[in-house]
Amino acid sequence: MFDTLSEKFSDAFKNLQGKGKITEDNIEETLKQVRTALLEADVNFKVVKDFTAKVKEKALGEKVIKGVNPGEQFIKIVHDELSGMMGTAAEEIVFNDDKLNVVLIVGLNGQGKTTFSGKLALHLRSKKNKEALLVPADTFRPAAKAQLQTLAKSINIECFDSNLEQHPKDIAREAIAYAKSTGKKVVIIDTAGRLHVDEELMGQIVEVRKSLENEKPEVLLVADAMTGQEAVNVAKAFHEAVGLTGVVLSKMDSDARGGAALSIRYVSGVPIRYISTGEKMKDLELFHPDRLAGRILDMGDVVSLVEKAEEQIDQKDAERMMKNLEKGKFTVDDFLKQMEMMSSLGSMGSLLKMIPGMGGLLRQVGDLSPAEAEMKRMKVIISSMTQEERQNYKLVKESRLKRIARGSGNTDAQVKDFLAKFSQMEKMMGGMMQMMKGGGLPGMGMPGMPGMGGGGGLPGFDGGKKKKPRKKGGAWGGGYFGK
Ligand SMILES: Nc1nc2c(ncn2[C@@H]2O[C@H](COP(=O)(O)OP(=O)(O)O)[C@@H](O)[C@H]2O)c(=O)[nH]1
Ligand SMILES: [Mg+2]
Repeated sequence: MFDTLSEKFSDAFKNLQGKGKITEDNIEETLKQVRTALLEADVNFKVVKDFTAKVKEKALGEKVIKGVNPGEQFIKIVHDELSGMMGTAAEEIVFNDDKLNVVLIVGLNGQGKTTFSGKLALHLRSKKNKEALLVPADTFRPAAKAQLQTLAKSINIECFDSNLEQHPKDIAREAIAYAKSTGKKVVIIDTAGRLHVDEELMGQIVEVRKSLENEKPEVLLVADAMTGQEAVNVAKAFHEAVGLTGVVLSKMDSDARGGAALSIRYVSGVPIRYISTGEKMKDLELFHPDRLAGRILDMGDVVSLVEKAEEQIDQKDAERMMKNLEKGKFTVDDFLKQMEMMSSLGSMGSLLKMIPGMGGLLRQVGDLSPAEAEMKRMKVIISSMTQEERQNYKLVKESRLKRIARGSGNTDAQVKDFLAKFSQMEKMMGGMMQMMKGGGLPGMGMPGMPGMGGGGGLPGFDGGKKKKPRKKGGAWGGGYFGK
């Protein structure tokens, strides 16, 4: 997400380093670079124009605050403007508890409508305690019904057995009656798409929308973020035809530029409600403009990271591990758990970007896949170890080592290497426990330890603020995982 833009912005801001004061002259170059960066990110040109004008005006009007350097002040202004351009606070659908809520999902083909329908149903159940009925109403492509049924089954949500011979508006009517009779709170209608905005598609959607007048439906457009300005045009067209209540940007995981996210609200006036960040059913996030602005500017998004950690990490596992650590014990099993916790949060890259300032570091390091591959190798090695060995890795000598190597498809040297690294880690953990006894519960720069000790600590980091971050120890940088 937003990788290119982050990089360009970070270059642009370098111009302001060491400047005592913001003047028209010294921000000229920076503004020019900001403008180019936004245009290259495929942000709508009018949005770019308005944006840079506002930033300039604010920057020149700003009083110099003591103790804050002009560069930081400028970044803050850009942050606030970026955030404002994308919308206000997170705007999720508001549901009415007293009636059946109807959500109509519209958009072109292949944008992620069906996938999002499933994600929304799951989100509503797990976060809002509301049971939804999924309704296949794509009468253009019969296979779409089977796709939604399969999705629904995988998350154990009921899927309406639509009769695809009918007009979608009739399908919708029957599904609504059925949902009411079975006490559902929400109906999610997944409609057909086309390759481009065409008359037949629009005609159909308009009819469905009209037939739902009494239900006051939520009308969500799902648009592929990777299509950039095309997504913005599609949003405008749909909004004019059916009156959208919100936009869902899909495939944000694959969109490095961010043009759609940055312009769609400003150009169409329709708020972005959710972002879809992967193919799995849980890959759905609320749209938080301020947090995304933070991510773009490498200010990180620690709030999202902590939320993620709280959601995904089994508190009991974390506490058990904490107890072990307090006793000065760190086993191979604990380490495996940590790695698993960490992968449940996402890829290393996606996590790092949420930590302030790490985005830039990430760009220097470049590819993290060797580190991820190394983690995979470690997991395989551990899975070939017996329980006894995992509790006490020192048992692993010649014959056991050979057995583990064979069992995990590694060489003896690779297993030895793992044990050596683990031994190093064990020592580090011991040292850290000493430090922690001295004060608070820092995140300690270890992967896979987010939220330990009650979910309070920042994932693997905030300890670094007080105690300079370990140069080599931080598993990210090149300590035990990196090469
Ligand atoms: N990477 C990624 N792929 C997605 C996302 N949402 C949907 N997809 C994929 O995009 C393709 C089209 O999705 P689908 O829901 O069938 O689109 P529809 O035609 O609009 O209903 C499928 O292969 C999905 O797995 C997303 O957020 N990220
Ligand atoms: Mg579909």
